[in-house]
Amino acid sequence: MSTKILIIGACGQIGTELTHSLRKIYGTDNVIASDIRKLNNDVVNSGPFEVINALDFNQIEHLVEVHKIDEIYLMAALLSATAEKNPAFAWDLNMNSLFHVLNLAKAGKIKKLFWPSSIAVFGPTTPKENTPQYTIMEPSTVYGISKQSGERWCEYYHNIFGVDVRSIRYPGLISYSSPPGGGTTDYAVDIFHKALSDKTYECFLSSETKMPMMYMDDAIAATINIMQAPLEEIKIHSSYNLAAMSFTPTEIAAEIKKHIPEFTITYEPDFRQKIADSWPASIDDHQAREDWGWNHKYDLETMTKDMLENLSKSE
Ligand code: VAH
Repeated sequence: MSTKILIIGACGQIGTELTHSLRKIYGTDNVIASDIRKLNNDVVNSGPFEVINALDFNQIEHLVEVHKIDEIYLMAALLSATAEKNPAFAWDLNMNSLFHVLNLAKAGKIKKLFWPSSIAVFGPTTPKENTPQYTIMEPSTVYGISKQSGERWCEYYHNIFGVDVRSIRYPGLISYSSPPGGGTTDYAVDIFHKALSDKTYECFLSSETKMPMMYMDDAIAATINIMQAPLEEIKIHSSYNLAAMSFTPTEIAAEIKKHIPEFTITYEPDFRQKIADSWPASIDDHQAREDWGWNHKYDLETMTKDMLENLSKSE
């Protein structure tokens, strides 16, 4: 029997690419995409799609029963910058959607669950360079607090109820297939669009703000890798540190200039600077590499080349 998968939040930055990648592996009809609205035509029109509210337990439970779902990837959340503007809804969406799917797993209605965490679980008191898997975690954003709490609940449901939940602390993610969203790291997406359209970019962070980043192809590979790994390889059921590269706005601008010599960047830090300053500059992810064979492929140079090539086709 083929594995049946439900992706909640399939129209988001990760969800769009995750949907296509999972459909290539498991078959289009075995991967049900869902979101609060039909927000991405490509996802909606490329296979089974359902409109559901991630906060409605009965809607999720009904889909699981109708489609005989084995695994859920819960990708719906409010990201850091957006969450700061709407803390109550961010907490509600990020936490209660997780409880719904954890409880479905606890009841034996699904076999396996993926839930995305983030380097946002770390805060200003966390060691900034090569941030370890286990360290001080005092997140100072609503998003980070929700992700830290979510990690604790994932580990609790695994330890107490035997739920097979797996999670990754994503760094900033960069892709060409969805527009920049409400993330603080999304300057690193917008800069490519503006470099091609305007040949200049006004960055909302200061020039030397170094943050951990990853190309979406690597993030999708890691997500599928951790879900396909034998359970005995998954030693951490809160969430795994994951890393690929770290760079500053100055460094990504210089890499873009190698392809677009006339490109210029200016800096106008806004409220997102404080968020970025609270996060690590680089991450130690050796546990993921040891436990389930994680290994990144893209660095700043190869990501920049791939981003500009793909965006140039669509801009
Ligand atoms: C954000 N892209 O900026 C997300 C990410 C590490 C940051 O979780 O909110």
